[in-house]
Amino acid sequence: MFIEIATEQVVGKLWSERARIIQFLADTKNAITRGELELFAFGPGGSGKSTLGSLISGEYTLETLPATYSLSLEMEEYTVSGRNFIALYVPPGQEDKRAYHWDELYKKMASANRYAIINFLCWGYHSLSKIDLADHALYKPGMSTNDFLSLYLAERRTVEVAIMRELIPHLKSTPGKLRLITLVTKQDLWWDERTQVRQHYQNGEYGGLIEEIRRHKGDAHFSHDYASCALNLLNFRTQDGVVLKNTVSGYDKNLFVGNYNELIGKLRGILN
Ligand SMILES: Nc1nc2c(ncn2[C@@H]2O[C@H](COP(=O)(O)OP(=O)(O)OP(=O)(O)O)[C@@H](O)[C@H]2O)c(=O)[nH]1
Ligand SMILES: [Mg+2]
Repeated sequence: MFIEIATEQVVGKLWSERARIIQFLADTKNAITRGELELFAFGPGGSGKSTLGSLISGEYTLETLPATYSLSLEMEEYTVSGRNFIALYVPPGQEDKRAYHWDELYKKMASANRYAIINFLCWGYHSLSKIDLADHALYKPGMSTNDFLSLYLAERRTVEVAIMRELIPHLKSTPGKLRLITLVTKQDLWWDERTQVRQHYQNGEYGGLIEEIRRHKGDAHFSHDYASCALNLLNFRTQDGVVLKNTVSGYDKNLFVGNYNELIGKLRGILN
């Protein structure tokens, strides 16, 4: 799911292999331009869908990402025109926006020729940067931030599985070969719990749902891989600035770059 050790040396090697990454992205761009491939993103609000879109499309790099969260209201399409190189459909994930936009995606998926799907998860750290702590439904006066965070994360992890359940019938009925990547973002916020995170997604209810798709579609028509990375390095805070979790000390730049490259490698594996 992720690489646990990334030394300067490993990162240097990745850097020297960047020509292969560039070639892969160029091939992907060509496939999309010719209408031979489409890439779809699913997942809860604030899990990193738009961030990955803007990284893949070249709008930002890992160095220039803004810290602010701009909630997606409309479906974003990172087109292949101009400097952008990938068509990535990114619907907003917030509950009230989901039904309408996701229906659009289901329709696109049903008619897609060759496509891949990235399902976003993040160990419950769905962005809270548009709500004050005291306004959150789970917050009770006098509650400690730790108690709130525990409740919040548990509830959000349930939502992550619920979203996958919602997706299942659509994923089962997709045409042809389903290429799926489960991407667990926000490593910087949960790196100290990584053993538990891996266990949770691979061996828990979520992993069971992946197996359900596999049984339904058959190995010949289904490929799936787990990937994980950080797409930004940001403390987890509410709109009114209450820090609920700091980025984990020990999660360094090498792990950040190394795991991001892993993700690109896995995309390459699933798309080739
Ligand atoms: N700490 C940390 N923050 C991240 C990471 N990935 C994304 N974020 C931040 O999380 C917030 C939400 O990210 P978005 O990419 O806007 O999330 P989204 O899934 O598009 O959200 P919706 O459009 O509401 O569905 C932004 O502030 C990002 O910078 C990560 O790996 N670590
Ligand atoms: Mg978004």
